[in-house]
Amino acid sequence: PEQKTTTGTLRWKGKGTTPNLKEVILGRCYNYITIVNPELSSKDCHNIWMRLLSAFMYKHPCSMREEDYYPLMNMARHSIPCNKSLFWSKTNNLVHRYTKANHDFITLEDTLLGYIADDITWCGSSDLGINYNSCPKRNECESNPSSMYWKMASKMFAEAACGTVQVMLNGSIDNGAFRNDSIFGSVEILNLNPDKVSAVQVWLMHDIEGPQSESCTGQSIQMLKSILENRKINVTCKENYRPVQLLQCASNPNHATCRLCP
Ligand code: C8R
Repeated sequence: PEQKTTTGTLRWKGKGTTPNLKEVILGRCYNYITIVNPELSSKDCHNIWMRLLSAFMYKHPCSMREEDYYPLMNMARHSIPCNKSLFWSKTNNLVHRYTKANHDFITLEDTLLGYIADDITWCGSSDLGINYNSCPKRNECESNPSSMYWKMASKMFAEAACGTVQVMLNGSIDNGAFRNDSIFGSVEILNLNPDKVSAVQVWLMHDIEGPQSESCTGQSIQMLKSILENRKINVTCKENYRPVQLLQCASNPNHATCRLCP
C-alpha cells in the first residue's frame, strides 16, 4: 500500500512531520529546562535534539524499534516525586486543564519527554531523511515513530512512579472507561512497580451533560481492579472528583451539578 508521490516521499494517511521540527523541539526543551523546571537546567537540549533526530532519520517509518529511542530516553529522563504521578486515558483535554490549574500532580506532558513531543509529529523517509508530507497512522503500522515514542515514554513514566498514583478515566464513553488496549491499559499499569507503588486512585469523570456510561462498579473498572490487585496494588475509585469537576463547571456554570444552591 506504499505509494510514491512526485517528490519521492511515501504517501501515508497521517499528517507529515511538523514544520520547523528542530526549532520547535529545541525551543520547547530550552523553555522546559529554563522556565518550567529549572532543576533540569543542566540537561543538554542540543544533544537531546540530535538523539531524537538520529532515532528516526533515514529510517522507514514502520520499522522503529524500542532501542532506537534508548539514547534519547536515557539522556532526557528525570525522577518524579512520589504521590504526584497522574495517568489518564481518553481524558487528554480535561486532565491537562487540571494540571495547568493545580500543580499537585504531574502527567507525562509535564515531564521533559512529554513536554517536547506533545501534539507534534515526526517520521523518516528512507531516501529524503525526514518526511514532511505524511506519516503513518497507528492503523497503518504500529511501529511508527510517534506511537513508539509514546509507548516508550509512557513505560518510563510508569516505572518512575512511587507512592499513591492517580488515573483520570472517562466514564462517558461507550466501550468502557478502562481498555486494556490503550497505552494506560497495555503499557502503564503493567510497568508500575508494586514495590514502589502502593495504590492507584481512579478518578472516573463524567461529562457534565452526560451520559453516565460507567460508574465505579462498572465492568471495565472491575477489570482494572482485578489486574492491579493481582499485582498487589490497591485500587480506589471516586466518581466526579470535585476539584476536576469544578473545571468542567467553569465552562458550564449554570448546570445543576455546578450550583451551590440547586
Ligand atoms: N500518553 C500516551 N499517549 C499520549 C500521551 C501520553 O502522555 N500524550 C499524547 N499526546 N499522547 P488515549 P492512552 C497521544 O487513547 O492510550 C501516556 C498518543 O498519540 O486517550 O491510554 C500518559 O501517561 C496516543 O496514541 O490514552 C497516559 O497516562 C494518544 O495520545 C496514557 O499514556 C493516547 O490517547 C494515555 O494513553
